[in-house]
Amino acid sequence: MPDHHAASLPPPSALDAVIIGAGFSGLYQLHALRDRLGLVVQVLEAGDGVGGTWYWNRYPGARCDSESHSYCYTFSDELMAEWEWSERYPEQPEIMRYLNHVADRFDLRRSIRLGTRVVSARYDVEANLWRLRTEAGEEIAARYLITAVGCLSTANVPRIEGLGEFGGRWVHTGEWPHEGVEFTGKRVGLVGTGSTGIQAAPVIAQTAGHLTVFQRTANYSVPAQNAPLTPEFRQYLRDNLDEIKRTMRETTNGHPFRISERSALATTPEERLALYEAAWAKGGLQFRATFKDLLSNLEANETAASFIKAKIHQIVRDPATAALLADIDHPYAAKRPPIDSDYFETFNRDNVKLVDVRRAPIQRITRTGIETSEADYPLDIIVFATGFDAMTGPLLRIDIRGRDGLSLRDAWSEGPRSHLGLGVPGFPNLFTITGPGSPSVLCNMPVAIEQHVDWITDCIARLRADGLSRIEAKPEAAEDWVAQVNAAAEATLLPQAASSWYLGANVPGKPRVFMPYAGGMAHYRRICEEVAARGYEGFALS
Ligand code: NA7
Repeated sequence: MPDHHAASLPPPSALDAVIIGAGFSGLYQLHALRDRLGLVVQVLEAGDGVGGTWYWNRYPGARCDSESHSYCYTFSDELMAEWEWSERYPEQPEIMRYLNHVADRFDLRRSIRLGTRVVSARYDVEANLWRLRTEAGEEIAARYLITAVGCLSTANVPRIEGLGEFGGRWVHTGEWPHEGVEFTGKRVGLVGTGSTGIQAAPVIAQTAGHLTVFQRTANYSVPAQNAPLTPEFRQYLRDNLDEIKRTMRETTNGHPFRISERSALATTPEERLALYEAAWAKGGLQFRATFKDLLSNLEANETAASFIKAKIHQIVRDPATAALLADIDHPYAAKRPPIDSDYFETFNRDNVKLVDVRRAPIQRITRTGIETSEADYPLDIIVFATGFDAMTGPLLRIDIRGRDGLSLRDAWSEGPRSHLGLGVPGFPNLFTITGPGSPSVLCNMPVAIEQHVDWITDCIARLRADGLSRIEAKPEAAEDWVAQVNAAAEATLLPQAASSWYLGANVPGKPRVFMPYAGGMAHYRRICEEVAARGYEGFALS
């Protein structure tokens, strides 16, 4: 890989656009602006490689929960035709190979500066430029600032007393050491049972001497049923590419499957059980699509919840451990529903123990391990699978200042306010790819990303064609959009999970606001198209 650190940054005002981040969104945004519109574009990326979230999340078992044939770009039929995934769900190294292939295939690397963390971005009203500063003190300026910083890229390391004194080693899954972590024979503590902890536990347990899983909130999980892709499935993909793409565009969550039109409550218990059994055997996020009302009706949801709880009791041999794992306090899929490979089965191993840190919370970390209000757990390694300061975290760790020095942190002190999750009042020419207020994490991410990139690209093309150079979300449009985001969430069961990161509830002090747009990707896409068709309604252009 050529060294991109050494190249100096372009001079101020030479750039049309600067993009922060070289993950899925930054790579495609670069291609769209540079190669379709012919703009001068620079990507700045903190990591030493492309890949974004997947560059950092290298923990054991790291795998995408979207199916591989849908967890990819669709903008190029050639790219789709030439790339072959090996398994139903892509593992982290394979996603990295894919994104590196994309970077090479579209000759993107020459416009990407790696190892370059942006610390601040200030809008200069006179020059109508964004002025950015990097950690190394370099400066760069551009007309348009596009954040492609990801939704789950700021690690949430819990502030637990004594962490600094721990004599062993601790790691966060979202900042995993590139050289890996050796678990063989070690006493490992895993804190967190979200999607990440649920993926990591079975893999760590295979080599660790002993694994203790510290569970604060029990979680539903459905088997991923991962497997190598068969020649027949590959043929199906080749034969049905257009139909698969259409489904991904037309469905609520951007996945290549449709949500059933049946209600769980209009089905007999026998039929329902048979459908849940079939969905369990098929596996994956599709379980959520078994009935149309699982996310809108608590009684319907309860049928799925009790099915999964019964499965936990069937799988886990020790009744006390099973009861703890099935003691789930929220509706199914109100928090992001994990899918797994042998998570519950892992608790049948002799070297794995589950500890309830809701009843007996972690008090402190000592030199030798974790101390709860009930017991000491001696450990060599602590793995924090404690998630992220999601959605707003990656934006707010950059000191972004708009008109009159207004900081984004202040503008969003009571929660994110944007028009469509794309533009923020007071921050002209700033576009936030998959920003809070857009479907983002409620959607298969590449689908949400491509829709945003295409919208932003069309918008900039239109501005240029019309001889305009400034676009800014209007405050009243953002107010209205925030109300729509809240209403969309309230129409679902999603806000009912008290500890959900969708609500910011996992980070102490963070405003409790439901951040993603829950009205569905297909509906959102239409709204964005209408806004553009009406001359970017809700945005001031000049
Ligand atoms: P999540 O889903 O935010 O899960 C984090 C887990 O860590 C969750 O079980 C938390 O319990 C737990 N946690 C967080 N802080 C603590 C402390 N201080 N003590 C004990 N337990 C704690 O993050 P993931 O990385 O698993 O997944 C993020 C997304 O990535 C996922 O949803 C997919 O979209 C991909 P809590 O529930 O807060 O009680």
